[in-house]
Amino acid sequence: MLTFHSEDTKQRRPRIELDGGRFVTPHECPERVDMVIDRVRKIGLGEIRAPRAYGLEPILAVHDHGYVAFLEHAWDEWGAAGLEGEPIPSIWPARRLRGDRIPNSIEGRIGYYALAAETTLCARTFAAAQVSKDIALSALDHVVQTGEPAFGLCRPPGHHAAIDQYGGYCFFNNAAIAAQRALQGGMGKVAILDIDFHHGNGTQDIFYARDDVLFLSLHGDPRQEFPYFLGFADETGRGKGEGFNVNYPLLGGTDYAVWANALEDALRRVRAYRPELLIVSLGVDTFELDPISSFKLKSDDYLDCGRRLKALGIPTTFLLEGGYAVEEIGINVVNVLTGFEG
Ligand code: SP5
Ligand code: ZN
Repeated sequence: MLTFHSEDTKQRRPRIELDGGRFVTPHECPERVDMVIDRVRKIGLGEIRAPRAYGLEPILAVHDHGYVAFLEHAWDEWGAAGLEGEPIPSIWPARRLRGDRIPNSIEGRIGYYALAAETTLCARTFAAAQVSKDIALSALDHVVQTGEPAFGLCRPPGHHAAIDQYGGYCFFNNAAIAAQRALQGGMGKVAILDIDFHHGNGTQDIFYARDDVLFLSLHGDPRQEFPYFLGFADETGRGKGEGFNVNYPLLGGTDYAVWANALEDALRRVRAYRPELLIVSLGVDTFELDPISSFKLKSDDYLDCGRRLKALGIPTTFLLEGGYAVEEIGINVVNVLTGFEG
């Protein structure tokens, strides 16, 4: 299987993450990419290619224009305002405040466009997020052109990024941007299967009222886990999109037997939908040793997961999302891909 990779994703190097009332070294770190690409090389998964540049247009096909412009300039504006350190939102348009006014102040706009506080902005975030999207689109194009699978080693991840919000370590929704391009290229139906530990709130948001993208997500129950305010089983789509959004909230402690049951139900629904393309939002923060998650998957389980995905027989693009057990992230991600290769 081809891997699309660029060292430029490592340009985003945040120094702090707010976690449990403390500043910690960010879980979503550049070393994640090194561990995955080392493993791809070590086991000889296949050729490693650089992405091509697609510019902003495919981003603007799913994200709000003002949001993209905000991200492009936020770091410089923060510095120009004489502020030091990495921007963290300090206020949001929460319930009982107005959400229909965009402040002029950079501090206010950070609150307007952020959905969580753990994700700081820092120098080169916009550049890295663009490269991440280029990796996703390069992998997508390869799959569309050849029918062969491909893996996009995306970083930063994308599935928490909504139409006009960043957070959960995500800025541009790589899976959504790829799905939209596939549809604009002439495909009729695309399925996105999100197996990251966290609910793919951003992807759900983008396609919630549409029937040309089936979105399915297996994740920690939002009563207990980030992003807390979306990802419940009763979110099934709106209008034309009714029935095309499927959530599988699972309790903390979920092991592979339980998780694979939910996966099989999701795969049945994918089959019934008959998509021309499958995009897998591939997070391995379901791993038993993940530092911020609570499922109990083991490294060998990812091989079996890959085999089950392969059994669908649908052209498949894998895009990296989360996974923070850095020592094992390469093994776990590449196990899904080798399981798929058979
Ligand atoms: C792409 C992705 O996986 N994003 C995840 C973002 C999760 N951010 C908030 C995590 C809060 C975890 N708190 C756990 C406390 C243990 N130190
Ligand atoms: Zn995650």
